[in-house]
Amino acid sequence: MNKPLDPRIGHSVCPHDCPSTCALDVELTADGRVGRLRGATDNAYTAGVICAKVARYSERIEHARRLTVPLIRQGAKGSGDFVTASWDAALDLVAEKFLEAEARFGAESVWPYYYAGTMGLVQRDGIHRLRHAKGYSRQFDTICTNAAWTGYIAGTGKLAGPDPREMALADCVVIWGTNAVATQVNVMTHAIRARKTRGAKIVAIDVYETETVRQADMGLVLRPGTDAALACAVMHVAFRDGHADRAYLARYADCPDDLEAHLATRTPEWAAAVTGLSVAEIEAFARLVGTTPRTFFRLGYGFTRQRNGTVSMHAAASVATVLGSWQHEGGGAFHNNGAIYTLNKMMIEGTDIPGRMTRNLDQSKIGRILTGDAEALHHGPRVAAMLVQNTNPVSVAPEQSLVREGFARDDLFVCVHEQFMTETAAMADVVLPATMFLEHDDIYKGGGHQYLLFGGKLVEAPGEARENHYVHVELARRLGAEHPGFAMSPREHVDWLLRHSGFGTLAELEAGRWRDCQPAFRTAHYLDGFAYPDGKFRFRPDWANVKAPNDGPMGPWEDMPSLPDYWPVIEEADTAHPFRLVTAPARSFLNSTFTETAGSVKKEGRPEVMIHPEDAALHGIDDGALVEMGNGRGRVSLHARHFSGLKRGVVIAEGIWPNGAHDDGTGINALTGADSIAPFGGAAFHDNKVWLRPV
Ligand SMILES: Nc1nc2c(c(=O)[nH]1)N[C@H]1C(S)=C(S)[C@@H](COP(=O)(O)OP(=O)(O)OC[C@H]3O[C@@H](n4cnc5c(=O)[nH]c(N)nc54)[C@H](O)[C@@H]3O)O[C@H]1N2
Ligand SMILES: Nc1nc2c(c(=O)[nH]1)N[C@H]1C(S)=C(S)[C@@H](COP(=O)(O)OP(=O)(O)OC[C@H]3O[C@@H](n4cnc5c(=O)[nH]c(N)nc54)[C@H](O)[C@@H]3O)O[C@H]1N2
Ligand code: SF4
Ligand SMILES: [Mo]
Repeated sequence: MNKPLDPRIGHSVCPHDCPSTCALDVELTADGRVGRLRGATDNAYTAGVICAKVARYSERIEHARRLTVPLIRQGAKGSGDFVTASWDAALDLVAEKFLEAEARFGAESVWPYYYAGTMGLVQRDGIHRLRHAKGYSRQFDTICTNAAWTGYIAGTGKLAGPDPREMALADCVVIWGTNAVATQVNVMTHAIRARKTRGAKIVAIDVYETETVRQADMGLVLRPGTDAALACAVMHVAFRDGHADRAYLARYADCPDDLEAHLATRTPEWAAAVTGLSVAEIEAFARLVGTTPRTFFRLGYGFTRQRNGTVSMHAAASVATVLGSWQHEGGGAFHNNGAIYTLNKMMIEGTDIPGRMTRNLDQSKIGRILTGDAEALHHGPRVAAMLVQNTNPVSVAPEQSLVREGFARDDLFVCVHEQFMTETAAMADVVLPATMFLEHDDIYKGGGHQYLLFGGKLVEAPGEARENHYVHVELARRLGAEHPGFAMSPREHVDWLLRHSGFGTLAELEAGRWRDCQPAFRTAHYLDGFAYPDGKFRFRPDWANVKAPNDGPMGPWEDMPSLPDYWPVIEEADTAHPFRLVTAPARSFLNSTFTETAGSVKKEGRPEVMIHPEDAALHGIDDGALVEMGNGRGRVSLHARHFSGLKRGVVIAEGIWPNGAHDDGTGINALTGADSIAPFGGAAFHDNKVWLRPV
């Protein structure tokens, strides 16, 4: 039992889109307000640590610019000219417009658009119940996880791995393509524990010297999109030097001999030319992991946001198989634990509703969709009406110029339910004020750990802010959408979900705060076989069928290499675009969230692009100078910062700043593309060729 000893401490869970899903202790003041937030010390993964931006959450929850009343647009689209309205009037208008769109163009012309601004299962995913009950268009979620998950599953057959807490029991932790210090600080807690108690080595692999690279014992800074070459060379050395576990491979892998033959030419010299690393760096890394049985590969998302990202993820996971790392406590390759929670989400999502398999519109292609691209629309009706929750596409989606053009359409009706007047909300016809996580009930599951957690309502919402579930229920009533889930409260939903998933009841979860869902050691380490019928890890995946997309594989999937390899489909630099741009996360923002809080903005400063001093000299770009950066998709203006912790020809822009924070009002996603990463979609946010010039 974890009942609070101090009645002024409430229990909750961080709802943000972060693999750490921290268990929180929340200071509550006598007048019902929120004080400091801390990581729960008795949660084995959170272990008392949370990031700085959430620790000072009172700044966000009590923000003077929070939305507190419904608004209806009065002036032109995007003019910011709104009038306040009652909830009833605002919802009546939304329902009227949705019914009108349905009558004129069919139900699929309505597109509920959502994402993971909150990761709570009831508040985030309840929008699907409304969608399915009305036969609206579906959303194919591609913006974040597809490339990474598909690459991992291609090898293991399942999205699950060794207990993440075992990082603390490793002798080597390889933090690959994730800036953990910034994006999931708890990885560092466990890695540093291993260093302190076992003398473990920490390796970080990135495309610039991040804070994570700085804290590592070995930092490998390579060219963007070349990770598979590094992985291949490490496997080449493993076979060459006798570090490949041949007995393990014979039992647990599909075609180790084919792989070994294929890797014969993937030498460290070959990989050095591709990655920009030195042969010595590659050899040293290969020796370290090859001679350290307890090597924990912590594979992140960053290196998969490349057009060859799925192939790179699969190649990186393959290293753990060649070395047999999976067999050891503190060893193996971990990416995400999504598959350990077998949850029955029927009541939340309405997956029992017949006829729900409507067209599945690609989330990342929202710009193309709203501007009438026939292929992106699946040759169906145009999108005429939208409900947007938990996401800010005008800032975060690729091909921003198209996104903005789409949202500016006069014949598109948009309702945005938000906590702040985001750049998406500013383009809406109706804006509804939303609660924050401490003001509503929900259940959360950790991607980077193994807990299910309950976060209950602790404080009252300001003004008339209401939770997502309320909007689903009230719109359903007005639209004639029927499902038993609309008659239930969020707490009843959580209880139903738990009972029908074999995880007890809400009362039990609430009393214990969380439930540890970690599978047995043998299962998590795939000691009884990988999750394919023959129990073997796939070096040679059946790419077209790794996941079963109902629309079939996408991107240039037919050209994917059959065995782990460097696949040169990235946006290479050329004479007109001499740089490769990576749009990495900012430590004090979380996607577009926290760009509204003064503390975070102060820490981040201003939109900047980091460039190697020698490249800068060559292009006449002074440190701190205002520059223009562009490609065939658009251009942005921001300030240059000289930085030598990256390869020549690579530039880094941290953070999704509001478009309005840039001098010309255009944000970084004007430069990113929405074409699909093969074979299951995804946006290659870190794979852009650009030019740069002083202004
Ligand atoms: N502070 C903060 N935390 C966040 C977020 C945030 O924006 N800010 N976003 C949240 C979300 S939605 C997610 S999905 C997670 C994502 O968290 P991560 O798994 O960390 O993934 P990314 O943020 O995409 O990028 C991580 C790192 O990958 C590097 N990278 C880019 N291309 C390559 C490459 O080709 N090879 C290698 N080796 N590295 C490369 C980038 O430079 C960056 O440092 O973080 C979450 N947490
Ligand atoms: N250039 C570039 N672009 C990127 C990325 C990148 O690395 N580089 N990363 C991409 C990735 S990985 C992701 S996941 C996307 C994420 O992009 P978004 O989906 O926009 O992510 P967030 O900023 O986390 O959340 C969006 C909004 O949800 C709102 N919100 C939070 N909780 C609630 C709630 O309970 N109810 C309602 N109604 N609203 C709520 C917040 O106020 C916030 O404005 O961005 C992508 N865009
Ligand atoms: S580390 Fe991630 S989950 Fe933990 S408090 Fe920060 S944003 Fe939330
Ligand atoms: Mo994400």
